[in-house]
Amino acid sequence: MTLRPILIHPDPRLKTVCKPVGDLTDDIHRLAEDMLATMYDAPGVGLAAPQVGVLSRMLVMDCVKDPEAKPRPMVLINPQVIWASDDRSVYEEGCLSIPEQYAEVERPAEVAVRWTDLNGQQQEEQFDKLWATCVQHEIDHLDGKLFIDYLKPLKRQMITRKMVKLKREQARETERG
Ligand code: K2U
Ligand code: ZN
Repeated sequence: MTLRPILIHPDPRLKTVCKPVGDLTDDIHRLAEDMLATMYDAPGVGLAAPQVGVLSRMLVMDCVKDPEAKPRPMVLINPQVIWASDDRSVYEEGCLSIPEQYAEVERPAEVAVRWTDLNGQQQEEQFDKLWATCVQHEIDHLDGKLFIDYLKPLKRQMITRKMVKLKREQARETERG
């Protein structure tokens, strides 16, 4: 497997509506493996394909946070939210594509999601707590939506300006070698 570089906002690929995954080719299996490795390495509890520059509808997540518990790596292909609770929950979200920035986002507390797994089997599951927040955050990525899009314009612009500065500094470092 290969760790893939994570795109940093602002980047047009992070604002793109991704295309459904077709055949489950070797490339798709390799991408899923690389995305899980990249997620664990970050570390994060979720990662969407556009974050590693692949504009396809696939995400990975593992919201098991207890280091003693058994991890639960999940690969969701062409995921769809088929039900969302009226109850909503607020979570302080972050994003691997918007490093070191956190803000409260309100979302449905529970969602039911339907997807295809790596074996081509259709799956359906109801998520709550961090799993619910994460899967909604990742599906937003597949629709070119970032958690900062839920914030007030001033706050969003402040975060975007910080990321532009960060990318400029990173580019300078790369040039300096
Ligand atoms: O999509 C991503 O950038 C991965 C996020 C997913 C996520 C964001 C907010 C809330 C839940 C999941 C990374 O996991 S960011 C790191 C992180 C880790 C634990 C809890 C919140 C954020
Ligand atoms: Zn994110």
